[in-house]
Amino acid sequence: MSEILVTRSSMPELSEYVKEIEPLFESHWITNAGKKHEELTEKLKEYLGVPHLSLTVNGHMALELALQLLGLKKGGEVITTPFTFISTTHAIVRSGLKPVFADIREEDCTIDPDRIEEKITEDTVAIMPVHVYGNMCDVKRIDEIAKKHGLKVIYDAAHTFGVKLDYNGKWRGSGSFGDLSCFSFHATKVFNTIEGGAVCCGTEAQAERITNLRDFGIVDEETVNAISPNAKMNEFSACMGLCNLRHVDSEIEKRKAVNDAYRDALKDVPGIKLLKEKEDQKNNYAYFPIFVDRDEYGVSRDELFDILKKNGFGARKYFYPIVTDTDCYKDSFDSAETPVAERLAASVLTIPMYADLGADTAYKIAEVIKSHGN
Ligand code: T4K
Repeated sequence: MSEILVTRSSMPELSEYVKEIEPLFESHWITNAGKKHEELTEKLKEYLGVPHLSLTVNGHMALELALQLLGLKKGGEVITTPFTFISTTHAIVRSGLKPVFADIREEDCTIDPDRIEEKITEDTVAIMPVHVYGNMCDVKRIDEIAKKHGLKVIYDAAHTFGVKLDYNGKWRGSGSFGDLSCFSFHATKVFNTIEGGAVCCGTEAQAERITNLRDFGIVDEETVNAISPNAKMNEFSACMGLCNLRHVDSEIEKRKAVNDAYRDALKDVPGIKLLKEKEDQKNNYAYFPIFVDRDEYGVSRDELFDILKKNGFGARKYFYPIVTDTDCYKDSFDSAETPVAERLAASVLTIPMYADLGADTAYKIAEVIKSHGN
């Protein structure tokens, strides 16, 4: 049996994709906001429940363009967390801004609102919280803090495609919070366009500006009004998105079956902690993290990682090391300032999770975990 990896890209039937890309071979229009790109933009606005959206080449560039759009003062501080993929911090730093790290909450690995205010200084310009594993941040409190201090909020929503939050009795899409929200449509995400992303905006003017920024700041053949990169999504990616979007609801349902199997099998394993499922959310089951307490379980996280690998199951340690422990940031920041993030990163394993994994395989993986503990 070949190794089962932490995830596997969702893909349509080949024939469905071929049908979708056929017109491109007639028109020869394969990038720069072509027909497929425009169709995907409209369909995603509807699916995600956001008023405006601009597609990008990947999730990272969505974050950088969002920061550029807000025109934040160079050198300004952006409060974020170190429990994320390196992209979040790189986007801040590459934009000439300074990341300031606040700790996370034990219950869902997202930024702890109680830790945000103590990090605010006269140089703070924005907050960049990250929805983690499909769990949404405490958007209400973050919004209150931002309003009180006049700060912008850009959500890194890379993990929350399709997630909806019960907000004052109404379901609201995860991309509709903050000043801007950014998705990743990378191959490893719940919804993919191979590589891709989007910035969700509250106003049409913002979306138009992102559209302008993602194309070198070109307005027309003779006008360039901003110094910005090429971050456009091509037509083949848009076609993959159109196909995958047709199936994403059933993919999420299948992920739920995997999630439910894991939860059933792992609920009472001493020393293996699961995050609670959020009841005020429609979840997307993007990842399945487990947290290993070596003393109680009897085996360390790293040993369990190796045991799973020997049994043909590839887990990952998302997000270990935390950003402030990576070579490029460790001399500038002190991880001891975010002890919860440091502790959780040292114990986390994200075990295989994708639609076609199936409940039976999930039970097998859980059995390996159960049988090696105390
Ligand atoms: N913010 C957050 C919170 C993020 O998590 C990410 C991306 C971003 C921002 C930036 O968005 P993008 O610019 O990437 O759109 C992966 C992804 O490359 C990355 O997109 C993702 N987060 C991160 C959490 O995971 P790696 O280095 O772990 O990927 P890799 O190549 O080891 O793949 C993981 C597994 O996925 C493989 O074991 C098998 C499966 N896979 C992978 C690829 C590339 C497939 O099934 N098909 C594939 O094509 O970073």
